Amino acid sequence: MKVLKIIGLMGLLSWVACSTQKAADAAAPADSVTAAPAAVDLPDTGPAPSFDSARAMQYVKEIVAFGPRPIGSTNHKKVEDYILNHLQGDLVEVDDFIANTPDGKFPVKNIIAKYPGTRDGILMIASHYDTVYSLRNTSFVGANDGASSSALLLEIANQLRGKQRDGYSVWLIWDDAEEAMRQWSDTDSLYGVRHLVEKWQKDGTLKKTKAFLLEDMIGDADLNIEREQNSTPWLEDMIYQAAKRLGYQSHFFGRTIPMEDDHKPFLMRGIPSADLIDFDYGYGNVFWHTPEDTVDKLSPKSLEIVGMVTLETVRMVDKKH
Ligand code: 1BN
Ligand code: ZN
Repeated sequence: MKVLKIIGLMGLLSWVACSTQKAADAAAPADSVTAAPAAVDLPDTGPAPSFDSARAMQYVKEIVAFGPRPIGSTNHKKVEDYILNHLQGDLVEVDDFIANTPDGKFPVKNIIAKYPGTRDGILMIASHYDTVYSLRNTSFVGANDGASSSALLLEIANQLRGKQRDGYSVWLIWDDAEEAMRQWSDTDSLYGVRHLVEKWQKDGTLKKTKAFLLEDMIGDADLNIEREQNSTPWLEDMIYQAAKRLGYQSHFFGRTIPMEDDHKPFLMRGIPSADLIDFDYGYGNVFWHTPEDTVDKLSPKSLEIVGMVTLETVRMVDKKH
């Protein structure tokens, strides 16, 4: 385990790229969104959330521009560095290990950014950033599957950074090796989060974890977040309440389906968990795990809806008990 403030040599090396990014960030406030203060019934837990959807969309494009990012690849390493570069100055834990897979041993790297709060407890928000290994020699870039949610977390980091949280600590997790190498099974999938729950069970982190929110495939322009059948009912209800408060409920819970995803190992250890996923990507989900999963199918508005609902849910969990 490495816990570090990301500064020093890496910061120096990435300075040029980063300052270019910062300039782009600074130039894009027009699409910033702030929740309406008076018209909706918001909990009184500090300032209303905001989310810069244009900046989030720019992150999606930049992640996708690296190309396919299966574990073990050069592109994967570039995306690791890209995420870490955006977290400079934040409290970051890197959890890296070697995974044993049906295709051999691969380095896996989970990246966790921690934003301390005043309440004792942790709220986790996660996204995987790898793409499907078996599609490594195609043009599959997972714009929706992996890039959209990872970009969403980068923008949430921007919103949390430098602010005193009047609530639980928030941990943002870019987890790795979610995808199966050959055929999805308990042992061939979720390599990154399975490693995290083992570690966090042993060191007491899980005991302190109040909720785990997973984001997956949240960028589809035609946004329909599922009610995921295995997720914790009170947390799902809270997400729907948050969506209603913001006027976004028409994009939530039109159908209920079971999904195996990164929230499963947390659920199995008794952590209240929810999977925010839209598993209807193109008619009949035809774009899922195909080279058709590209940026043109996505919308900044969808990122904003899920980002705002996530931040609102965080405020509601802060207030619980
Ligand atoms: C979601 C996106 N998943 C993989 N990429 C999880 C999943 C697991 C989806 C099994 C379908 C079946
Ligand atoms: Zn996938």
